[in-house]
Amino acid sequence: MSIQVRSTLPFAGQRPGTSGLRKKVTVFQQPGYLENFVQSVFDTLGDCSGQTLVLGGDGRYHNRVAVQTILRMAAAHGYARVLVGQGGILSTPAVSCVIRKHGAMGGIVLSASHNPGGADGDFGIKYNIANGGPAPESVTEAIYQRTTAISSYRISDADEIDLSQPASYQLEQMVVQVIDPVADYAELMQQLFDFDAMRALFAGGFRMCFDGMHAVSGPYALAILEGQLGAPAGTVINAVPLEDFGGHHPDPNPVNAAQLIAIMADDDAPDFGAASDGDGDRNMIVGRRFELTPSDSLAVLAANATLAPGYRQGLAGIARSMPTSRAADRVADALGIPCYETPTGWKFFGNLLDAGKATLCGEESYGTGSSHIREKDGLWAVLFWLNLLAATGKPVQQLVDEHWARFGRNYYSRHDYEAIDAHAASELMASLRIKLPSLAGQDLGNYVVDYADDFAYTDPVDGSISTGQGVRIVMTDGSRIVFRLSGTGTEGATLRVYLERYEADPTYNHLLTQQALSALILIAEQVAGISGWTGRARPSVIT
Ligand code: VG1
Ligand code: CO
Repeated sequence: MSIQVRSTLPFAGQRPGTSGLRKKVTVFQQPGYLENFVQSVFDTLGDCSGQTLVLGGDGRYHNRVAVQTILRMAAAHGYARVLVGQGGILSTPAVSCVIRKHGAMGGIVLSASHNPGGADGDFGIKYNIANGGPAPESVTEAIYQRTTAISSYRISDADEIDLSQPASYQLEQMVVQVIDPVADYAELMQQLFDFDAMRALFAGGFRMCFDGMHAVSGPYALAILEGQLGAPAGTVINAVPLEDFGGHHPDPNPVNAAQLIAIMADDDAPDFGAASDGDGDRNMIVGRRFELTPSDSLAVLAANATLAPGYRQGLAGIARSMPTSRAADRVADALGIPCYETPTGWKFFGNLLDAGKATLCGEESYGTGSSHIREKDGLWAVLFWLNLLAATGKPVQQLVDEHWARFGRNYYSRHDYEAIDAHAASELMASLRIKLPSLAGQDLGNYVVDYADDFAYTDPVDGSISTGQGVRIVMTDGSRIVFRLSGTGTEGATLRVYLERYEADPTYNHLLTQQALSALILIAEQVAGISGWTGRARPSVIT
């Protein structure tokens, strides 16, 4: 075994997006591409001697190769120890949990999350810091700067490590510990939720369907739901992680989790349905013939949080990403706690959680989480819901109906225009930005614009400023349209249009969401000229 220094040349475009660096697998397969990025991470961190690194991924195509490369590079960088998930597998929330529990300096997550996998699919890499959360922008920007100037990387020429069983190995001066990917995470869940009550629920005949979408959360859900809570065998479907996610898109929304939606629409549907994404940090909650928006899920969890043992003391605050509906704001008002509005991406919640300002966080993109770790957490949200169902004895829809009756309803939808021409997308955004100053006070349909701006965020903890985080047009009644470009896609650009309308009247006759939002959908088209710029008459995905 020896450590080699290999010369390399920078690759363009290694700037991390909303959640790490995501590219096609074929891009990552170029010799030196992954190595350059990893060395840039290590160079940014500096001396790591005596430190522990956590390493794992969602099991997608290229995961195993990348894990071996990173192990050999970590050894060359002088880490004392790497904790790596068995088979190279760790869900994103599990990485966060393991970093925190074992006092690691940080972790590397290999995932492109909800993006498709396989040889023609996407791959990704992300660095998480010592609090267990995604590196903040200051760090990701420093990593990017380093990728533009890199000239060599260091790597051991040691053989592959056998990751098939929990065991310890020596790699150069470094210890590689292969860990059970589920154990630490499952133990944390037991501290937060009433496992006895949930066991009793299943023992009483309660039926559930959890769709692992052939992604990383399958083994976690099997171990906890079927193993520890006694849910019947078969509760978890698509439970085995596959390198290509079975050819499906591991994005838990009603469009991509069509199998689960069909099961939950059946006459004999289970009581409760849920799904998680590629790397296990997203969740979709489904009742019998009832789809719940993530924004409403966050609000209901917040309003009922004290029913779960880990949250019995109440919440310090709630945080949501800017495009997420304001349903949670109403709960925060009622509870007399602050509600923070951050840019899109979990990295912006880290400081609020560390400072004890927020306990629950959520994003409209099927992401919910809390101060228990520093990532959003799919199975955690599902267990939280199960705990509420067990504690109240009420079905999902009843809990949500009661919530709307008390707080009013925020109709909400996101329209995605995927893989559009990148130039046209930035022109669309630029022309919108030019219009912003003149929009305030204007009549648009039946609405009057209260204000229109490009969202900028000043972190209340460290004062860092993030600009250009999404164009929002806010009406005088609180209804909103938000436009932003995705930072996780790998083909062209993806335009996201977020639509929200508030209805306070509890006796209001509930409309279908798209119908309720139809006037705002029309205004979005008129103001932004979406079809003109994109050449698309309709969105590719509506959630
Ligand atoms: C999307 C979501 C965002 C989420 C991010 C990472 O980002 O909108 O809310 O934090 O994915 O989620 P964007 O930039 O494409 O809108 V995950 O589960 O893909 O790591
Ligand atoms: Co994810």
